[in-house]
Amino acid sequence: MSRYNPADAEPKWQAAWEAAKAFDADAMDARKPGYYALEMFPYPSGRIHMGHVRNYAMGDVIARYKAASGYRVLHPMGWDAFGMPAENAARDKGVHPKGWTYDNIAAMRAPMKRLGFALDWTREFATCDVGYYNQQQAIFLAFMKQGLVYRKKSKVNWDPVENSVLANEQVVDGKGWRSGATIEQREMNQWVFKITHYAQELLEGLDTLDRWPEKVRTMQANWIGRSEGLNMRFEWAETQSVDARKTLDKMAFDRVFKDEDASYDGIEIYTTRPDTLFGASFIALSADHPIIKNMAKSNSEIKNFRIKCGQIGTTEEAIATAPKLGFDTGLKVKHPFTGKELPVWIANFVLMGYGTGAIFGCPAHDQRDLDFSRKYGLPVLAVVLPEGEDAASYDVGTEAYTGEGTIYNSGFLDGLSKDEGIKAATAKIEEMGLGHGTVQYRLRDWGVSRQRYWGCPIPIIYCKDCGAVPVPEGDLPVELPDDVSFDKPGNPLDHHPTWKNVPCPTCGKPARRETDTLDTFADSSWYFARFAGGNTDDRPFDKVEASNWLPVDQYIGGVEHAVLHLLYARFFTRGLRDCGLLDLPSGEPFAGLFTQGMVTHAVYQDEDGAYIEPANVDDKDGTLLTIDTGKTVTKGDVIKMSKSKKNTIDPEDIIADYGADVARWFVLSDSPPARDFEWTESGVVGAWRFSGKVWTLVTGTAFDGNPVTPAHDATGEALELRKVAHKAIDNITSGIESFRFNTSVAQIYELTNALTKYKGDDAARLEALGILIRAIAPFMPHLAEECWANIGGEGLCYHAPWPVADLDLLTEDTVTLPVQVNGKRRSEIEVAANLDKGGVEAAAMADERTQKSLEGLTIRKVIVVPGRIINIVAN
Ligand code: ANZ
Ligand code: ZN
Repeated sequence: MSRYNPADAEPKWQAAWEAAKAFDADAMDARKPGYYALEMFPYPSGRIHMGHVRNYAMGDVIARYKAASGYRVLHPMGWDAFGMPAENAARDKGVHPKGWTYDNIAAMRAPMKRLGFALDWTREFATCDVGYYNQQQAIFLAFMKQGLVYRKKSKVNWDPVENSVLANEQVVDGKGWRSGATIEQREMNQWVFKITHYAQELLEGLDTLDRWPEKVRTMQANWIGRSEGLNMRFEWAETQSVDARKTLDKMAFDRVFKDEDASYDGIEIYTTRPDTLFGASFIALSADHPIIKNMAKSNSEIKNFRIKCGQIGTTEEAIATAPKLGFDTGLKVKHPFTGKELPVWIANFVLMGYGTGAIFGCPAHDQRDLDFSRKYGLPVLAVVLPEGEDAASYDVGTEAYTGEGTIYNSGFLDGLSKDEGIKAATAKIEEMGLGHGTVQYRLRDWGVSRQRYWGCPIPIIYCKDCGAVPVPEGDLPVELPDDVSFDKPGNPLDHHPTWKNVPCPTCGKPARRETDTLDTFADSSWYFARFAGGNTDDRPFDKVEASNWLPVDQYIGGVEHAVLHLLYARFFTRGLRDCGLLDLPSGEPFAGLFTQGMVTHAVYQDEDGAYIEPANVDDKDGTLLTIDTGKTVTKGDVIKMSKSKKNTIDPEDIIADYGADVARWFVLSDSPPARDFEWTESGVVGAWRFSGKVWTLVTGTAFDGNPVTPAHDATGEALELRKVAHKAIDNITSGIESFRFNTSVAQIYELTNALTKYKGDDAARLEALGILIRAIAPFMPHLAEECWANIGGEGLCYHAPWPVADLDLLTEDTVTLPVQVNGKRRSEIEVAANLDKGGVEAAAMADERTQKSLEGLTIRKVIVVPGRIINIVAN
């Protein structure tokens, strides 16, 4: 028997697949139904890591399984190639971002190919290819015509390390998602995608995504954050202090004569709890509210207070956790129902970007308002009484009550429930002409301007006379210049001596290019459509082709993209649809989504606390020592593989030592795909042994026959083997269909064991081996091909049909029979299907629930209807 040598076999079969154009969707039988399998495409960092291997191995199981099941499978691969690291490399190492990126792509493509994924490489592209970003610029212009792009001066999240703007989604706990730097606020002009145009549709669409994880749908729904409430005006009180009166008069003047955007009629607030209006004790405005900005011009205390608020950061998390800060403006408004005067404060927890940037504070029923009121000595009046509390003695203490209850202390609202109160108060405010019910979304438009070189240039030209002029389509692409330098901080495109100087497309006068590039999340928002619709150079993709393939049937990637990429892509497909570029009525790009867990590994440290690579650790009978210096090593937590903790395993080493199949098999074998997976040395050795076991089984005997032919006349042991094999098909298939690959693997082990024990060298064995080989093919495709050839399988195993379970062999050997006592069903028993009448009767009598229902009765007769029922007559 020959040894299986992956180093020979794997390249051989990869060449055979390529020669057969096995994964080229265009070469497949067009009559078959299509299936689009896609994994989130990688960033070309330069090396593949174990997370890639696991992610793409999962997608490959699906792609190969679907191909075997009769589908024409599209399974493409490309590169999400724009982004900061290329510029960092340019700055730190003096290499050009373009060269760095394409070198990295080459360095990653090779091991990806060595892993033998069933990928359609004919469709490969990188988002930094001019052909791709040219079409992205065309999409930008199409979106602009469609009203989905606009320019806006707004407060932005400024990342001082990246020297660039970040979207809200890219700020995590007040820090840049990549740099980790504390984010500052700045006012800048930027281009914005109008994602809020689809807020409601994006929210409703989530309900149709029944093959998405619940968790991701919930995160998106929360991100979109729909809330129903009331926009209402508090009018100025008649009595104001002298100062306040001056302020109001000045604002009125500015508004009329300077066209300033400062409200004068009163203060417009947004609330979701109009039922608590009688509990209002103050009004709070955002420090960025137009009224406050206006007041700051002539009031240095307010000016200073605004600066203090600005230091907290712009993110909601930062604002929610910061200590409450307030400033009493001296202005007063009057309560719409009671006429009582309420003071107007500035509060650091009120955001300008949400609602109207102003609230009424009801401390008894909102925690922020309560903390604020306790700090500044504002009154607290409860107006919602929790059930079981006594109105005379109820006190909120330090915890605001936000639940249901009965409204009290509230005039015409007294006695109503919370919901009734909301309705009644809203109706009253509307009747008074002070406001109207509205819907608010937390979702903000997507600011896409980045002060970066290595991105897609925004196709706009600024002219003094004509303003922001779109680059005419015929002048696309706006190509990135190659001759840029990275020796100054900021944007190299801006520093370039000539690139930005162009004539205005409209009037021909000297004008200036936009030097900002698009957020790279735009690049990954439509790549799946480009894969499907081909690398066309006159339009973003072929509309018919892309519309036929989309939506992606199964998308696989990290849950960290739950609100970034996965929301942007859903926006883009809607935009493309409404621009007439894509025929996708639902607007949904991904019908099925699976989010895989991470690959983890134990962390090793030496006595000095230095991290030690696993490859440098030797286990000497339980004592861990470094291989190079013999230092003692301790094993720490098992955490996500990361370079900083040195707990990584290089996939290329594993491929070199064990072959691609073993790496693929191991990363899928141990834990459910949704969970984290721990890489261990013993695990990979186990996977390697298993592959050897399969090979031994196949080569152990000579066969004559076709491995897809059922061994119909098998009896005895052979029949038992057939039952095991067909049961395995059933479970392996459902394991793959439901993303429980580890259970499929367990079934494959079971079938392998049954085959190892089986002595016969007959048709049943050949059939079971044929099943085993086809079942391992999505996991260990090279080994499967080698085995398939060995047992006389026809053509490529890749093209062999997925085994179908024979239902007759799956029928259970036991039956469940109901037990009736005096015509009433009292219990049921499970017995062997071929048990005789006496045995069935005995089993019924031994059944606990049957015995219970017979207590105190005398049995008169027992009727057993074989395979149907047991009837007991007793009195
Ligand atoms: C009065 C009130 C009383 C409120 C009460 C809550 C409880 P969601 O559900 O997120 O829409 N709010 C409104 N605009 C705000 C802003 N720009 N910054 C900070 N807070 C703001 O939350 C709506 C509630 O958040 C609103 O309802 C308002 O406080 C506050 F017992 O109004 B509420
Ligand atoms: Zn012009």
